[in-house]
Amino acid sequence: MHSSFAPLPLGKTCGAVDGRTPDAVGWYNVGNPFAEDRSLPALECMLAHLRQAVALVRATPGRRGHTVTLEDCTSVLVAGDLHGHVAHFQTMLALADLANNPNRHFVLQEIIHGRFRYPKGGDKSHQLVDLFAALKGQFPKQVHYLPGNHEMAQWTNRPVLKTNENQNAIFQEGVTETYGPVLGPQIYAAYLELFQTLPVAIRSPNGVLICHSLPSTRALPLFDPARLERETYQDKDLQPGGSVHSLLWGRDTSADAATNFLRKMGAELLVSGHIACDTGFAAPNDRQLVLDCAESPAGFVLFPTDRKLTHAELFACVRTL
Ligand SMILES: [Mn+2]
Repeated sequence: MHSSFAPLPLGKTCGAVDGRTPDAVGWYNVGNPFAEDRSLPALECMLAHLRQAVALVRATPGRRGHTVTLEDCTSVLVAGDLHGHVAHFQTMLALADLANNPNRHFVLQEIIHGRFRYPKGGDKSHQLVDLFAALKGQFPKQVHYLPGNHEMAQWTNRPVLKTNENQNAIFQEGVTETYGPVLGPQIYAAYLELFQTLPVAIRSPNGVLICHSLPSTRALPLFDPARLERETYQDKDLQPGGSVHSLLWGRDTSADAATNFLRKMGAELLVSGHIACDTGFAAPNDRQLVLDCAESPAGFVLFPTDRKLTHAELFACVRTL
């Protein structure tokens, strides 16, 4: 698949500047990133792609602060949490067939902090951020990246501790391992800017809300949807109990939590991630679908958005890899 990758031209003619972008499928050879071209000019091009991606995220049609209402949309493919799984990303990208389905949207969520490591121990999951940046350049209106609590932990510099590993530090090590001590910090800064620019809630035209998680019943009274529609967060939004924090960290999948959250958001059904699922997906209540793409089987959903769906109809659109 990677043979379609063509090195980008140098300097000011870099793809991000003249409108050309790398082929997002070919950009990485799974298990051997940058096998085609690890030259400094190729790596420097990624910085331009990342900065372009930040601008394109801000310019996404239907964006209102940190929310997006999908426009020119008749179907959506939503991936579960990817956590660095490049192969699942590539398979879903091929299935989405965005070039031949210009009214289809593709939503990725929680793509960083994975178990795939470079030889020196750094986390490879930044590769998926690079792939998103390339893909956003190719399909700026159709591709969306929903951050999870892991992205928020990275850009707010509050560690997520799993098995005594500091995932924030290992992520940053992976960036340095790939991009080196000079370019690495610039790439890393671009990642953090991207993470805090990304929308945290995406609405389909038929009343399906896509977000990483939902506030618990206890946190819901304090949750204010208007906080999400602001272009700049306040620190309290990001603290425990704040609207963004409770949206990305909540683990209450009760029917009451989903129903009351959806009422507050003015939506009918919820597609989320955040909860690990052995089968790749779960329906914890009659309003919600949870997807997980971090392992196999990996759950994703491709659903029509040009008509109302019942929970059962949405559930029937789930597929696994
Ligand atoms: Mn999560």
